[in-house]
Amino acid sequence: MHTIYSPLHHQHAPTHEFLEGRLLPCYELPSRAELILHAINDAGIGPVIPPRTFGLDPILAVHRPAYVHYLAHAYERWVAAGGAPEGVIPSTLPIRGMSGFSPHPFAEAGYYSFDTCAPIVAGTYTAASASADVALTGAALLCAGETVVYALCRPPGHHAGPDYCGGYCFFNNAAIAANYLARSGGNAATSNDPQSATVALLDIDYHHGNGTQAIFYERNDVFVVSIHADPQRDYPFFTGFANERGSGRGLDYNLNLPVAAGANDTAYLAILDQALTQIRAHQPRWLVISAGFDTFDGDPLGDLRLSTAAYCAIGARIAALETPTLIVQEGGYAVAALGTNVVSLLQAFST
Ligand code: SP5
Ligand code: ZN
Repeated sequence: MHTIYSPLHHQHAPTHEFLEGRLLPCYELPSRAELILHAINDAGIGPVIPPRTFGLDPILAVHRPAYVHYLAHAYERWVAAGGAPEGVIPSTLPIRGMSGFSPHPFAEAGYYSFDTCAPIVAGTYTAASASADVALTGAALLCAGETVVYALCRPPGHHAGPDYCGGYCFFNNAAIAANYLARSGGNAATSNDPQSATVALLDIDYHHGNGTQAIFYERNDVFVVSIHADPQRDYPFFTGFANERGSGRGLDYNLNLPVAAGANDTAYLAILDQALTQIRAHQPRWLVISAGFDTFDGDPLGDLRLSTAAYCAIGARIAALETPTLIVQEGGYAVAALGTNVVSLLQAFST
């Protein structure tokens, strides 16, 4: 199995985030990607290759131009306006009815973010662009005939929406790759089937993939399924409920499967099986996995109880779909186990 990796992720290394009233050292660290890389090399999973450069077009097919422009210039504008050199973290976020416009860099920071957990530093745009290229390179390899590819993306992407960052995410790598695959030609296996979709995107990160949901909410060519902590008890709180099913032609092309606190391997795999049954019914040509490992027992941001072996079981069930699959790295903050857990998932595809 090919792994795609870019050292440019190091360019994104903020020191702290603002979470639940505390200024905390970042959970989402460069060491995460390095630990995963070393585990993959040690396990002999297969070649690790650099990404190709795809330019802005496939990013602009998912993200608004004004947002992309903002990300490219946010840090320099923030610092010039007197913002902390540690990074862009908004203090004023527009909510209901606050629709006025200010060009001030502090206003922009709030307009283009939905939380205070995605600090922008000088190298964030470079790293996020490279992370999108990592996912796109994986998608292109699937188009060239590979059956499974791992995109070691960092920063992660699934919280980033059409025009906002949040939750450590800036460009939605999985959505950019899924859109690329959806537009790559191949129709669903039975395009006259009303329930078919060209791409299925399955998000197994602990947190709801709110950005991915927003990007595809009105589309019927990408079936989005997210398994995540019930938003009644955890971030991102305002999205991820089971009654969010898509709208317009996208109705029933979005499926949220909230999970109760404390779920173990058995409970989780039963929910995964529901997701995979729905995906199978859509007969997708391509499968994209937003692979987070913050479902692991002991993850500092989660309350699920998955074991390392669960990721191997998850991988085996996904592999049984026999659909070309792009695995895109998202979260996972129990760093001591992160490399092992990623290898556990990937090895299920190698047998
Ligand atoms: C990609 C990804 O996994 N992003 C996650 C962003 C989560 N940010 C908010 C986390 C809230 C954590 N609350 C529980 C803290 C327990 N000490
Ligand atoms: Zn997560």
